Amino acid sequence: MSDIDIPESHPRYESLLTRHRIEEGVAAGITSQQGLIAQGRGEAFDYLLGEETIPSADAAERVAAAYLLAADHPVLSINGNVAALVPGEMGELAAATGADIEINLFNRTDERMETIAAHLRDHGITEVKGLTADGRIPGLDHERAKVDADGIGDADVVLVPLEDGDRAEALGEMDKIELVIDLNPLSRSAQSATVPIIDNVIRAVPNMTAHARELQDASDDELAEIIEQFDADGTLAAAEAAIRDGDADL
Ligand code: PTJ
Repeated sequence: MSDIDIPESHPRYESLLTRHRIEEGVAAGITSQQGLIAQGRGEAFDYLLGEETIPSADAAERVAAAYLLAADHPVLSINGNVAALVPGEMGELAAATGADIEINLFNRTDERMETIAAHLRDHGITEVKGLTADGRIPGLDHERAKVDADGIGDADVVLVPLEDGDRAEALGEMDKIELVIDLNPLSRSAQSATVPIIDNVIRAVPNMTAHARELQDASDDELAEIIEQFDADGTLAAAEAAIRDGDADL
């Protein structure tokens, strides 16, 4: 995907680049039109957070990396926004943690599934799950519920970035450990997550990879200790306070 010519000195460089990637994603049939609205909502929260990874988010990203490394079968779920914004970065996170990658769409069509799978392959992801759709998430209507039985269906830990609340809750009810990346600490997805990561996916995913690499040689006991010390409610409260205090340096 080509990037537009935005001078890096522009004060909103990252934000404009992100917008453009989403726009191109829509044009390519990767991102849904609703994805544009989701992006706008995310941008507003990111603006209030100072467009940076706050310390509580960095800590959550480390814990999420520990969960992925400790998992029996970790899966990274990819939707149309994630595919447009961080395709290569998701591949790197999968490689660093031994996770599978599965496309799981809210607005699912065969054409979008194939377009996104081809886009991920272009970014070096050789094995893409989600196309078989021989498993179901209970409690959701037909299209949104489709998963691969040997992918999300079988996973013990799932990373779900930018998820809609219903599906995040339904995945949680399947007793899966859910790692959620969402800029809105009040969203149902973030609130129902085992590990809520209140950060922009474009910063969160590479940072999780960096943490995973740093923890590569950690023992099971060390990973368990990192996981055990995590406080999800405290993480949500810290992000909400950062947003409400409005001391973002913009
Ligand atoms: O590609 P599909 O068909 O699976 O559809 C995906 C979307 C994103 C359209 C769908 O899941 C949806 O409608 O999501 P929502 O309900 O709009 O929720 C998206 C959440 O992600 C919101 O809470 C946003 O604040 C948040 N968000 C948006 N952009 C980012 C983000 N969080 C992190 N990083 C972002 N870049």
